[in-house]
Parts: sequence; C-alpha cells; structure tokens
Amino acid sequence: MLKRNPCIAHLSSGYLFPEISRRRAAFAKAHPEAKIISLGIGNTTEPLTPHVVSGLHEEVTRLGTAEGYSGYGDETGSTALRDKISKVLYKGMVSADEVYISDGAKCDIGRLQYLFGRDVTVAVQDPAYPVYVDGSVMIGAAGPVTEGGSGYSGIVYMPCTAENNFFPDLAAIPKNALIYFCSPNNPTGAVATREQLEALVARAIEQESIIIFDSAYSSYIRDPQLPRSIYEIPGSRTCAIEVSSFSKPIGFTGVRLGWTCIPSELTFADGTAVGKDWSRLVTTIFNGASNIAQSGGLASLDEKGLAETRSLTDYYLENARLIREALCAPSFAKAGVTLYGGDNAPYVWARFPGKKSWQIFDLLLERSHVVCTPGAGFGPAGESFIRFSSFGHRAQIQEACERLAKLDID
Ligand code: PGU
Repeated sequence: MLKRNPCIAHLSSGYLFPEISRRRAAFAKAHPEAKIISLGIGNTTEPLTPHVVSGLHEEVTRLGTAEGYSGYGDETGSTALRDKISKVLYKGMVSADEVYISDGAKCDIGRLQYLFGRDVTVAVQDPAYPVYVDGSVMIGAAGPVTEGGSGYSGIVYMPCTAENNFFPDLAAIPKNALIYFCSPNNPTGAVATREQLEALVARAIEQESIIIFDSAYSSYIRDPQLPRSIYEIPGSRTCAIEVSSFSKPIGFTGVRLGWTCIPSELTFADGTAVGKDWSRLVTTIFNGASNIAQSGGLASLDEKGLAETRSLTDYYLENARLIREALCAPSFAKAGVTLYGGDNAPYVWARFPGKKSWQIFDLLLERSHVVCTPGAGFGPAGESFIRFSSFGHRAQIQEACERLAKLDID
C-alpha cells in the first residue's frame, strides 16, 4: 500500500468545527428533548438580501440565453468584479489586476501556502483561525505537536492576551517569516489600530517577511478610526497579501466567493513577483469562482448592495451586544468572567478564570444546551476562553441569552 502523507498524519485528529459538531450530535442523541442552540461556528443564518439576490438572478437568466451563456471564465475572476473591489473597497489602493477572485478566503489561505513551500517559518497570532496553522502543517512547514506542549513544532506562536490588548509582541517575528494576521480578529474580536498595523508593517519589512492579512470581518468595523485593510498602512504594498471574503458581509458562506490581493511590488528574494506565481498557481489548480456568485458579489458593491451589507452586519452586531449583555449576569461576574470583542466584530471572547475551555464547553452544553467554541481550539493562548458567535436568528439568540443569564456556572 502507499505510505500515508506524514504531513497530514501530523495534524491533530479532527478540524475544530467538525469536532464540535460531533460532541453536539452525541449530546443530542443522549438528550433528544434538548433544544440545542448554536453560538459555535461562525456560520451566517439570515437570508440573502434582495438586491444581491437580483444580482444572482441576472446571471442565471443570462446563462440561459445563447448570447449570455459563458463557460469557464477568467481563473482570476471577472474584470467587472475585480474593478469594483479595487474602486469601492480599496479606493484604488490596489488596482483591479492585483485582485484575484476566489471561491472563499479559507480556500485561498490553503492555496497560498503552496507559494512558500515547506521551508518557510510561519508566525501566527495565538489564538488564531485554525486554518493558518493546520494549512502550514499540511504543506510540511510545521511539524507534529511538541512533546508535552500544546502547539505544533515549527510555528512561532505570538500570544494575544488581555494583558497585551490582544496585540502580539512583534519582536517574536523571525527573519523571512510568513506572518498570519487577522483583524477584526477571529476569535478574540480585537481590531488592530492604525499604530499597531504600522508597527506590524515596519517589523515585517525589517525582518524581510510577508504578512497574510485576513480581513474577512472588515465589514463589521464601526469605529471609523480603525483600518479596514492593511493597504491603508504606508509600506504595506511591499510586504502584505490581503485575503478577504463575501461570506460574512453578505451571507455568501454557502454561495462561496472571496478574493486575494497581491500588490505588484511584492516580490520573493530572487525578485520574482509574488503575483506572477500566484497567477500561475491559480490558473493551474483553480478554475475560477462561480460566475453566478460573482454577479451577486458585484451587486453587493453598488449603492443598494452596500446598504444591505450595512443592515445585515448591524443585525449580527446587535446579536453580539445581546450576548455580551447576557454574559454580564451575576453568576458570570461572580466567577470573574471577563468579556472582549463583539463591538467591531461578530465574536464575543470570554475568559473564565481557573477553568479549561472544553470544560466550559461541556458545562454550557449540558446545563443550557448552548453550543459555543472552546478557545483552546484556536491555540494554546485560547485556553480558559470561550468564543461566542453572533451569527444566529434573533429569536434563537434571545433564547440562548435567557438561558445563559440564568446559568449557574460554579
Ligand atoms: N477567515 C476567517 C478569519 C474566518 O473566521 C473564516 C470563517 C474564514 C476566513 C472563511 O471564509 P470563507 O470565505 O467563507 O472561506 N470562520 C468561521 C467558519 C469556520 C471555518 O472553518 O471556516 C469560524 O467559525 O471561525
């Protein structure tokens, strides 16, 4: 028989979210009467909005006509959508030909790892969206979990804790590193300030490193002082790739659409443009995002679409506010629970001192039939934290909040 790929074998047994689903299913089986509510995975729940739906319909109708039918498209995306992203979201800070349309940020994060191969050192915020680390292990850039430790070998974990306002010590970034940075952050809900991102860019340049900046939640930023893109920071075009998504702004989690920006100034050590290799890579192993999805995405970026994005993200932010309020109940205060995030991000990050994340996960599931995400699943520094997702129908969120507010967590 063929040998198992050791890189895959090095991964911990299951990806975080299927593991949560497995535990939820086991509980539901044992307690069929329980009405479980999920504040776990960050999966959108509200219907697509009318103008975006009309954008999708338009393309479906076109595809049913002889004149309008199209097959494989440009692997890097429709010119109209690339142009619109460049103008509307980046105000020209990146040009249309530096925008590459994809089937989602997660898929691009996985594919980007091919560009750097197995010899690169990966630095991540700790806690972090698991795909950054798991993707690095899959390509062989990181090794198995260290003996007695909780992290993978070869990964530079940069703790983001309440003590450092969830912004890492940049001195930890080694030379020639691939730095994953997510703002607004999943899972902590923290948003980096302009000064913090300036320091990050300066450090990346100093260390001849490249940042992969994940801005999947930028549409949740309400504070106008906070940067929505790494390209608002001078110098970033020489050291940063940005990955983003239509999933969270307009509910395209199932439709699937995202993009990656690679500025022309970004080069490898030998002078080759990173964008040139990315083009080569995606034209080889990706056949382009769905033309229907791209038409919906295009509609979301005109005036009506932007207004719909605003009200949809407002809805989830109000859910986050309700969750925060519920977690201020006396029993949480008595247990010393502290809350972060939820104001410019759809996640509330709660610290339960003296408790393990999975222990709180079980307690919330057993006593209030609420599913959350254990912070430890995002990295060693996530231990003792719980992430609450604000993606849910309002009535369900209210019901979950009532249960949580009544919960005795001792
Ligand atoms: N980037 C970040 C930071 C995310 O949190 C997520 C989704 C994505 C990218 C995925 O974007 P797509 O464009 O939809 O591919 N995070 C969710 C869903 C879990 C998952 O495995 O993607 C979460 O609950 O963390």
